[in-house]
Amino acid sequence: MEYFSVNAERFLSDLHSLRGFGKCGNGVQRRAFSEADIAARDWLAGRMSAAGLKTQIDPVGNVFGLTDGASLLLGSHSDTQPEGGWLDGALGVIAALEVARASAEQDGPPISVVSFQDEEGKFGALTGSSIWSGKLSLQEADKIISADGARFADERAKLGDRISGFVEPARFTGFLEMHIEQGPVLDEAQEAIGVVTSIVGLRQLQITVEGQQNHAGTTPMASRRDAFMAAAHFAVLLEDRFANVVTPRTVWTIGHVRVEPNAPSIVPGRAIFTLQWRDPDFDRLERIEKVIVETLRDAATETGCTFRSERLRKDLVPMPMDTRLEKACAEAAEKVAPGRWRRMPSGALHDASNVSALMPVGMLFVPSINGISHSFEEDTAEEDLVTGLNVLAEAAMRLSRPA
Ligand code: HGY
Ligand code: MN
Ligand code: MN
Repeated sequence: MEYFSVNAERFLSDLHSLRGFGKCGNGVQRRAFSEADIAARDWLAGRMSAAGLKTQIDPVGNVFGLTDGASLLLGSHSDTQPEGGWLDGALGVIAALEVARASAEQDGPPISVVSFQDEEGKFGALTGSSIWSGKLSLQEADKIISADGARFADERAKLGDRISGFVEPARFTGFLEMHIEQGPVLDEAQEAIGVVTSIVGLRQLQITVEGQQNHAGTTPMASRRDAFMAAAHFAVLLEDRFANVVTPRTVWTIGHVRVEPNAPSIVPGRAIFTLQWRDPDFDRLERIEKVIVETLRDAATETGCTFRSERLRKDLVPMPMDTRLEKACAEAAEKVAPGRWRRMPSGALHDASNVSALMPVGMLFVPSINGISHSFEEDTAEEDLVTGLNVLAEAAMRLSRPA
């Protein structure tokens, strides 16, 4: 039977249960491989098997709930940022579980579920789906050290004997991910659904500035080589240099900064920071990188400090969604929320970027209240969560029909 109906109460109850793993005020702290993350994955595996799905946890912690034979894959990620919202990733995983469960109960189309590991990049970017999609080898990943000094190999070893092999991607006919928008567009427009057209590309460098550690009282300003001030000088130079290469869709962030030795009476000898930039256009990502390299060179000349950069993350190229899946999402949105939806690009990264290397992918957004995400304040109206669930189910049904 093609048609089935989802159970909104059960969906919301599971969503709040998942929120309980690492709950911190209104948000969650469920970093990849943390106790809360692994406990949440065990709980998810339990809910997937209760739904009649065969569960499989792969060597890096991606949790799959599988039907027999070929199936459409729905899902997202259940790890979070260090200070995460309760819906980022979790919404897509629980919505996928409810759609798969309702379909199985009502003899609907075969639907499998996944929660990817470390989408939030403790070890880089979209780590679990990067490994599953073959973009990052397990050997390479095992050597990655996180900003807080953890080794990927040691972290994934915490999964113990839960794990089995990698799931074969060829068993899936496509991948649909529902996610919160994490931006202001739908909320401001009072719309219920975003049908994603493309996902931005991203690049990230870690930049180390070496100056001269010295006494904060006796070192004259003119003879200092202050690594933090040099880094700040670079950041200001960059703002000017970017003026004629970026557009309103380009974003760049210096989000992680370390100053050494980080003491009030010592002129910092070293500053280490991340510089991440995103844009929907590949050529512009390239042009931005050229400006960054030139600005690093000029900042070194002007400050007398050395600037060394290393690529922290595998480049993620801008990724268009599959037209057939996008069309199914658009038709589903029009049926469930007529006139209250739009096609839109994604400024946030998603596992769908990686999965698109393996199969056709599509994405749906629901609004984020005040556009806030990657914050404990992240939230979405319950009515919008349920509308998203119904659109995801409707899109899955449409995709189960022969193309
Ligand atoms: O950074 C991102 O865009 C994603 O939310 N991890
Ligand atoms: Mn996410
Ligand atoms: Mn996120």
